[in-house]
Amino acid sequence: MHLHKYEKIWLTFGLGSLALFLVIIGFAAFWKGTHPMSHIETIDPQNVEAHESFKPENLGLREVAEGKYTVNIVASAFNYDIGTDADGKPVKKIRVPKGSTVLFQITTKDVVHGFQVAGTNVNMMVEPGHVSRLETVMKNAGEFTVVCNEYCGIGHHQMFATVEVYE
Ligand SMILES: [Cu+2]
Repeated sequence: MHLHKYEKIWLTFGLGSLALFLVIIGFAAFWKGTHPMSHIETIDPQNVEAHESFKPENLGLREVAEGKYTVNIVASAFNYDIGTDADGKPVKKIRVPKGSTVLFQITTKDVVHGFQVAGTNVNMMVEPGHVSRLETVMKNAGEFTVVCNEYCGIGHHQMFATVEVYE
């Protein structure tokens, strides 16, 4: 079989870029720890309170072991429900010490939302009927803004919260 010069160039380019992208995916997954969110667990979006993690009293930050935390969140248009504080006011800020391991568990009651903690590797799509989970180590101190990065309607820009990592 005879291959034209330009055909050879394009074949090399095509196969080369395929190999390059596979290396990038492998680097992101195994070195940087980027993974898709859990799609294993399903939930009834009409009745998220039936799930142990998403009962109103179980929402928000909880220390489950020394330096290990769980945050349960219910997203809905246009709010992240992270529970209430001692005064009954909605929690908008989560505070964890630097170096702690935090498991984010989040679901939605209505449409698709995003859950991105800007400046960290936490970036999940939150789909109705599914529980999205991601565990990460908070390596850097600072204030990180949580944003919804899936357009969810007219009040989309009002969906935010804060994660503060203190020294
Ligand atoms: Cu949104």
